[in-house]
Amino acid sequence: MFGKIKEKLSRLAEKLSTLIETREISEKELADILEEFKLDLIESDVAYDVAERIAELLKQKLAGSRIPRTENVQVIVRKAFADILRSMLMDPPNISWEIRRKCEKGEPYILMVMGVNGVGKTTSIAKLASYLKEQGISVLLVAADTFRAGAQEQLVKHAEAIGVPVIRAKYGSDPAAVAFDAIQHAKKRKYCVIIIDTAGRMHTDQDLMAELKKISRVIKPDFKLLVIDALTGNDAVEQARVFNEQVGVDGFFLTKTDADAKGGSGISVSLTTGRPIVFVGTGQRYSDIVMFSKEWLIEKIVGSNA
Ligand SMILES: Nc1nc2c(ncn2[C@@H]2O[C@H](COP(=O)(O)OP(=O)(O)OP(=O)(O)O)[C@@H](O)[C@H]2O)c(=O)[nH]1
Ligand SMILES: [Mg+2]
Repeated sequence: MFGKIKEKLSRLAEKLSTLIETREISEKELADILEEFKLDLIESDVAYDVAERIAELLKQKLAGSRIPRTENVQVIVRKAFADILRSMLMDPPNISWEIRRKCEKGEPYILMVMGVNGVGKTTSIAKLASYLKEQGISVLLVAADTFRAGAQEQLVKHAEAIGVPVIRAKYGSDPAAVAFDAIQHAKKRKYCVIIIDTAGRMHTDQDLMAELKKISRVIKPDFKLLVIDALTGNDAVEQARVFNEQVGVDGFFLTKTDADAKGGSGISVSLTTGRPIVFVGTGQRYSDIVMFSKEWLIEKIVGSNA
């Protein structure tokens, strides 16, 4: 992931480097070069206004005299880009720590997972459950997707494979009631975290969005995790915006990054909503999960030491 942005950033530095060998870069030349870079970012699925903000900040940082001829332009450009990402992005909360803190009070931490059909909700829940279990945190899964045929069995299969308990429900039953009952069970049995799998739904489907709002109202989650497929491209921002407006989003699980060379949609959903990316899915195995941090992303795009 991010290979494309990385490559375009390198191209930008090359162009500036060639120009600067002979003379100082004019304001117009810099503006033109950055306009091209802005389009490169948009092609890499960075949302238009986010790309515009990045280009504007780069302009301020790279304006003519700010690039001394004696310096390595690649280093300067990378450092400028890294600093911009540092200032724009946010680090996620430490979920394991938050779970432990609530668990110490004798209450289960309620994590609701939502998103559009097929983005990777159920797989990501399995990864997350496996990750938390490895840290000695007791996990209970809830199959609150009572809608899609096979959804219950799919989560049960994952739960068995990683060795965590799962509560399943009857198809057609009310997911809010299923989740509510499961939480009562988790309280009695002193589980530390309860992860609720919800049915996939298009953000444009008013009825299903209303259903999700109801689930959220009934169970009052500690964390509402929106799963975003990195391959979605530009529509990812729209999904993030609508789910955030209607249900509220506390953070993102960005999936399928192993299959996406661009990476711009992840940056964009976070910057557009002001919510952090918390986890990143990097493959189909349970261990293919990364805890997101700003420095992890910066390292991926500009390499270390920036
Ligand atoms: N390559 C890759 N595939 C992934 C990743 N995460 C999920 N998938 C795949 O995406 C497909 C859909 O995953 P599910 O977990 O069933 O998606 P879902 O959102 O629960 O789907 P619905 O419940 O039908 O809405 C599966 O084939 C997963 O293996 C990832 O990080 N990388
Ligand atoms: Mg599912």
